[in-house]
Amino acid sequence: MTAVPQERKLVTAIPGPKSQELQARRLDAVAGGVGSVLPVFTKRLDGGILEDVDGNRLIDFGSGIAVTSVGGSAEAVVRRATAQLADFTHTCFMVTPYEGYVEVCEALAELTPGDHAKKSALFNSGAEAVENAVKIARAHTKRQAVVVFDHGYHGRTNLTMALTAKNMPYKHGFGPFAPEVYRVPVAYGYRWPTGAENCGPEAAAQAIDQITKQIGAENVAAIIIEPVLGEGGFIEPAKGFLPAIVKFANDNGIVFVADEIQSGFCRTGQWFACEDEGIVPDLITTAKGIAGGLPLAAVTGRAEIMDAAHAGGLGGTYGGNPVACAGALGSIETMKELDLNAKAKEIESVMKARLSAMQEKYEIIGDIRGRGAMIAIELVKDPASKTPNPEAAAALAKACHAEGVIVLTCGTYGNVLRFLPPLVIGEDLLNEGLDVIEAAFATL
Ligand code: PLZ
Repeated sequence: MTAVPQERKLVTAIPGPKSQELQARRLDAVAGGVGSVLPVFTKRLDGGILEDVDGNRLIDFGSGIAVTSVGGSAEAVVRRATAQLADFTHTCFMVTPYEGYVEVCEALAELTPGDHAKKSALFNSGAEAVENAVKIARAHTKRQAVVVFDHGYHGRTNLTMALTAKNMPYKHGFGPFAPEVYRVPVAYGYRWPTGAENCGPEAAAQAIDQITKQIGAENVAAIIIEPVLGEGGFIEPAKGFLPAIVKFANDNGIVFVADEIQSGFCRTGQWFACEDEGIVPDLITTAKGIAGGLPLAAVTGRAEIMDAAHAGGLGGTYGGNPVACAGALGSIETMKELDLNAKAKEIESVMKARLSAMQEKYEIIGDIRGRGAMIAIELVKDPASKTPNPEAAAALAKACHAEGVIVLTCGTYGNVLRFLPPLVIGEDLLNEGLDVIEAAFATL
């Protein structure tokens, strides 16, 4: 394994000539519906640096959308996955099992909130995990309705498109969508009409009122929420909202599902973001950061709920692939060894201090939010109107890309610039990336 030097270095324009050549081939061969934020073709990824095919080295503030938290070629992930590859690539756990799958489920039982008996089932993608959480909750409750929230994101399959709030680009033209999905308000403090202080309890009351009046609590199988809403704009539900929703779910025999696919595995400075308000979900969905870049996802939860599906009712050819499980064990090993929860908190304090200083100078930064290494700024035309400013988000992202810093946008209004650096990024690179962001504001 060759370590990528941890320094930003631009030797061509971004994207460089070799990337442009590959992009031309890609446009002929790859379906147009599959986009790329930045058409820079990757050669190597390690620590906080992505090296492209032209020899440019870019600072990574994206982690492949919150996946490579331990870096893109973490030693323990590579070592364990390579050893597993040499032994066997696949048996199908439903045909003949193997230890890695069991070990990952044991780790999930240990790491997820709550000291009740827990079981897990493994899948390939986040969307697949969310779909299976719904299957399990329906089997357990013998009810059908599923409640999700404004600004929520849960995937691109048919059921998860229905669970996802935003039309463009996720749903447009792809209906009809799965039935028995209901959307209710979320506590979006920055945009709550009566102010952030009142938002938590007021939004919870509205959500609960809609559930009881429009669906009937006794018809609801599951309430699914991201403890920090990711694609929707890194919205942290205002204080008090999540506990009120959890209590309502508990009181009414509804399965409370925390979708921690983006926020989980040290990303927010906790193993899981719901720990910050002491929430113990009935089921928790994980993916992304779990396996250091290998495709793996899980549903973990109360043993009696997880066992509600009949034998043979859950599965899939590749779910819990042995190489992906080895990657997960390597990723978890790295998280523990390097105390990446503490690292995420350090990243938060550096980022928030720097971004707050920028906010003093640039009033289009309406809000700074997020936790750990899941930080975002919401851009507005001016702080009084709070009119979303997606043009600024796009222009800033473009300017950062040109200077060799990979940043992503998100948000229902497309006006949020989000930062998801690998948790192993060095503090120098972190600050250098923030310098580039600051310079982009200055030229805007
Ligand atoms: N739940 C909370 O964040 C994936 C999607 C990017 P999959 N988020 C990134 C895109 O445009 O497709 C996500 C998530 C939460 C579910 C998912 C879905 O996970 O592994 O992409 O299926």
